[in-house]
Amino acid sequence: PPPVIFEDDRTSVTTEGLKRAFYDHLFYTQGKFPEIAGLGDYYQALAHAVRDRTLQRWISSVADHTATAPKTVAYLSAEFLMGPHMGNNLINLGIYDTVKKAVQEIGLDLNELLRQEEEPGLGNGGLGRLAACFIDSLATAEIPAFGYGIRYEYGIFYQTIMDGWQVENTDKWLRHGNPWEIQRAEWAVEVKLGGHTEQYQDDLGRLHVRWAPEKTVAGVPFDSPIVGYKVTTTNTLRLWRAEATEAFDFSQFNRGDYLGAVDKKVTSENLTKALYPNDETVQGKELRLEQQYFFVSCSLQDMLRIHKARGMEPDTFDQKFAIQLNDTHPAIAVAELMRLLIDDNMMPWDQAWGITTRTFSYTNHTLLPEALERWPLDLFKRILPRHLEIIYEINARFLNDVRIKFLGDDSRLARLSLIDESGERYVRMAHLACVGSHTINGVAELHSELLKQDVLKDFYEMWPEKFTNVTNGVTPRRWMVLSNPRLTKLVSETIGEGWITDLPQLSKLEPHAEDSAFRDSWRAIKRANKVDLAALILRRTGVAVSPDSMFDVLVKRIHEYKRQHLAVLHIITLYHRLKSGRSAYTLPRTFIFGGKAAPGYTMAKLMIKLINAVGDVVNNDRDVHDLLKVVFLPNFNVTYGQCVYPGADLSEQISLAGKEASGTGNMKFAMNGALTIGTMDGANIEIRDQVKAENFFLFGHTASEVHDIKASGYRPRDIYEVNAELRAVVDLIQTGFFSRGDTDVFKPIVDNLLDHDPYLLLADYQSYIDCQDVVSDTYREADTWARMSILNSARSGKFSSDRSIAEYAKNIWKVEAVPITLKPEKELYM
Ligand code: NTF
Repeated sequence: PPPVIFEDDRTSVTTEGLKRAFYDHLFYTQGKFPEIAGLGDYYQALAHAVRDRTLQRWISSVADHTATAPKTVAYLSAEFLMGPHMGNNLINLGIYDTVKKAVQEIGLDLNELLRQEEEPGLGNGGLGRLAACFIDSLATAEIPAFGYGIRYEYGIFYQTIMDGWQVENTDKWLRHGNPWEIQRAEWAVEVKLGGHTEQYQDDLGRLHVRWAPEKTVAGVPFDSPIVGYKVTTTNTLRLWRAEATEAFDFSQFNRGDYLGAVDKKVTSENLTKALYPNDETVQGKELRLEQQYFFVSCSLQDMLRIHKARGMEPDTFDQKFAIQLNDTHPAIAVAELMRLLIDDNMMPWDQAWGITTRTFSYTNHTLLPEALERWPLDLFKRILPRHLEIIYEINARFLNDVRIKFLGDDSRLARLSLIDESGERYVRMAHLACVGSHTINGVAELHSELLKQDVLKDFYEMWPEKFTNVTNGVTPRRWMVLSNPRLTKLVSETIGEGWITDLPQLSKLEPHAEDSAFRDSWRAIKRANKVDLAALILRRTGVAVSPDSMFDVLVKRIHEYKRQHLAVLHIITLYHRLKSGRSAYTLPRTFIFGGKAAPGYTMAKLMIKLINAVGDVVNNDRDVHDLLKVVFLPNFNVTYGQCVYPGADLSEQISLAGKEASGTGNMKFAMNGALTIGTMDGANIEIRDQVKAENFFLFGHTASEVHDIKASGYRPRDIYEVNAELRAVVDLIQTGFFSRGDTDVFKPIVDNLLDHDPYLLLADYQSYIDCQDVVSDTYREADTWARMSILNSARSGKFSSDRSIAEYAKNIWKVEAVPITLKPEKELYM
């Protein structure tokens, strides 16, 4: 008989049950008692108590999925920027308030405990955070799904600012252990690397290929539960860690080479040591290719294992798995699935290719040429000799199809080839992804259009039917319910709770924009959120900012195309106007910046220095009477985002039109009632469509104007010569005003702007400044601003990741919801 278990030990969600569970874990998991326990222990105790409460749902989901084998989504992503798990789990389990009360009765503060969690920063920016929002929405939609990725030991670096410069520190997020994961050593797989291939004949005389690797590493899965919002469905985020297949080389040890004996272990484990901190650029490093192949191979082997365990043959794989490639980072999966089917499962090429192309779909996330991944051919061959052979074969068949469709068009063949042979030879990963996928999507309408006209034009002409758009979204559970409880309460009291899983219901708020009492509550909430944000800023920067000033916020990775330095030109413009007595009254503004620069991106690091240098001067100049404050919040991450978006008045989305694929921060701001100043770029366009032009501050050239300006020979210096205010602003930087007379430090920025300006800051300058003046005038009319703020939030329903996921599920993956019934623990034990 199964063991007798006490039903509610690990499932009870009453205050008393939760308190018991807390003390139980403090004692049995942490091995502590209150007199010697610290906050870290209390966090761990609570985390384990909460994790326990995910398990009945998690196991019920796995049990159901195992029994009924529904079609399952596998979201393959080199990055999952999850942010802290605990708060989100409390929300999705529906136990936030009870746990808060239980913790209070114990004499602790839930917020303080939540702050103890080291956030898993396993991503760079928007791409990794999108993956996190998507797995939340998948679980909430009750769609069977896995997130597959890499368990980096060090996530995105921890940023500090010293003397205005960015300094990178390692992110030791695992130092206190990770209560949200379960290691599954029994499902470890082996991954081959290097070596050579050889042909052999089987008993029937058929030819096959065998890969004799130079080395193998083990991939060990670590699973975390992804709880859907108030549903039973709990999916799995499965992240792979690399380990040595043999931890210890006894022969070396016996020869006296003690350190050499553990050498292999060290090199194998290096594979998943650290996340590459580049956003929108590729680093053609061998280890990076190994990381990509490693997690892709682990994940595909895992899916095939599950498929077989569910009693099915590989020939039905595409009916049971829909695999999404999150950018080209996992694109090697196309060749790897072919290899697994052909070499390991002895499947004929054509059948394997049919399965592969019915399984994969590919999301492109950027138009920037420097972000397009390609691998030098010899490096690729050294690490993945068998995959190169397979890619050659895919390419030969593909180019044959091209030849037939476009007879005599040789330059087209060269452009489309999976191998770039224009100079040094490269494997083009985006091409592999396009050929191996049934559907290719961009992440906002403009971006998807530009893909067809530009970066993937030849593929579009080859297969127009493969192309589609799915505009990004963000999860309202983390980005409203968890991060903005005050607003959540007001909204739910006003229109009910349906909006949390059906965000378009926010439109029911629209009529309340005309209700002055509602507007007052709305503004009071923004004010309270700004007080919280001001406290965070004071704690992290030492600068006191006033919640009565407008909070003007620009948070995102630092990149020239995102144009943080355009915002700096605006700040200097205001400063210069005040100093020269040219504006009688300036609206008090606090400029809040945050974001990391890739460690090797000199210009981006200089942009951070410029922001801080301007801040130093402006913040300490009595002449400006505290009208202007400039702060750089160090180490912007998910945790800080949860405080920043709710406290923003103005959202800066000022990328050069045609460069930002979508943006997702723009959506978080709008939902939380910030107004946007932005260009016609990425999802800004769709946000403006939704909230209506009169509630959006638009400036700058459009993507097609940008194209024309560049085509007709852009000369930024001409603009500088004729615009006196701009000239004064640039000259202040140039003459060392913000650098104690040092005219060298910012020279690269100034020279670049005057002589090249590839992101058209000077061309958009005047339009931006004029638009900012309108922003200030509007903000002065508090009532108008409040109305606009309410309408922005009320009309942001489209930007829920639930909508994005519903589109992927219906149009691309062809998967459906599988409601799960919660099974009693006893039943699951048997
Ligand atoms: C980013 N791409 C884009 O730059 C953002 O505009 C977009 O919102 C996110 O993806 C999510 O789709 C990348 O980070 C990358 F890696 F593709 F360059």
